[in-house]
Amino acid sequence: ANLSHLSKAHSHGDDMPFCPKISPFVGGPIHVSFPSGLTLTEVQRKNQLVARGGRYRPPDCEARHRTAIVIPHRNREHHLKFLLYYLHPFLQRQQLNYRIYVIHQAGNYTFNRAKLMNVGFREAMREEDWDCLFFHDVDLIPEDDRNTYVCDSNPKHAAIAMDKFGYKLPYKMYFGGVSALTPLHYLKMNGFPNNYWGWGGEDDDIGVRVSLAGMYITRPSLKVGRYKMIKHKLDKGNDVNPKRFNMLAKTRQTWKLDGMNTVDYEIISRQYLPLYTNITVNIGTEA
Ligand code: UDH
Repeated sequence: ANLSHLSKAHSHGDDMPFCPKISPFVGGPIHVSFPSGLTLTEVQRKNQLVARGGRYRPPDCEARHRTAIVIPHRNREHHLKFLLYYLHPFLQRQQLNYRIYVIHQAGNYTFNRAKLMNVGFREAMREEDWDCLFFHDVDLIPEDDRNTYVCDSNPKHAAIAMDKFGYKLPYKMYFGGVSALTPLHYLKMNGFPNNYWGWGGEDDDIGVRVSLAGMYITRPSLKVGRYKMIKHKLDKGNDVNPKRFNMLAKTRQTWKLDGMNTVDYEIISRQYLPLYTNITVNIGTEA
């Protein structure tokens, strides 16, 4: 029997050369602004090469990296539109094989960013053998092409220079906004915590998990790891979590007991939209 279609399913065109180590399309700084008239239809029109589900492969060469972008989301369609507008062309200039996953928390219960990331990890890995996952806030736009969306030998904190913090790291252990881990890194630290409901603390917990699991945080340079944040107020349903400091003090005792090994949820729908895969999930409520 002719089984050639099986390998084709994995790598389109076995005859294609690998993409160059450094993409010829990568420039430097990107000018980021938020045009008020932009519509999602317009973003779609500009991204004709993106396949259903927000999937892309370089047309002329075999990508060296397979990256899944995981975006925790609720009620931020306006931000998502701008992120897609900038992120698709950015990832394409880097010649990546990638897909964008939006993990949408169902219902009105308190938001839980870290648990949504655990859902995103499991659901993305179920679909494809990604070699890197970017955990990406919806309101952060990268401002330099050289901030490559590939993983390092250790967990990488990519959003190190945000405009809202004066383009500096706010504190040494900061691990929020955008981070990149391989599946191995992610499982080694038992993923992210599931029990941080509301705003704050979970990103620091994740940073502590990295070191408790015997890894360390890598970072791009301040010049390259620049991001613009779309301005907003604290969301409804995401009040500041008053327990975050107490919980953080116990990460050493809790990280092996809570994380990827305990995450439970119910998928409500999976939609392969033109620019992203939307996974709507019921993640339950606080115990
Ligand atoms: N998110 C949502 N919906 C929500 C809450 C959070 O999609 O209702 C996601 C989104 O991807 C966001 C991320 O979770 O980027 C982090 O949440 P956040 O943007 O609220 O957190 P951040 O620390 O901003 O970036 C806090 C803004 C508070 C402004 C207070 C003014 N001083």
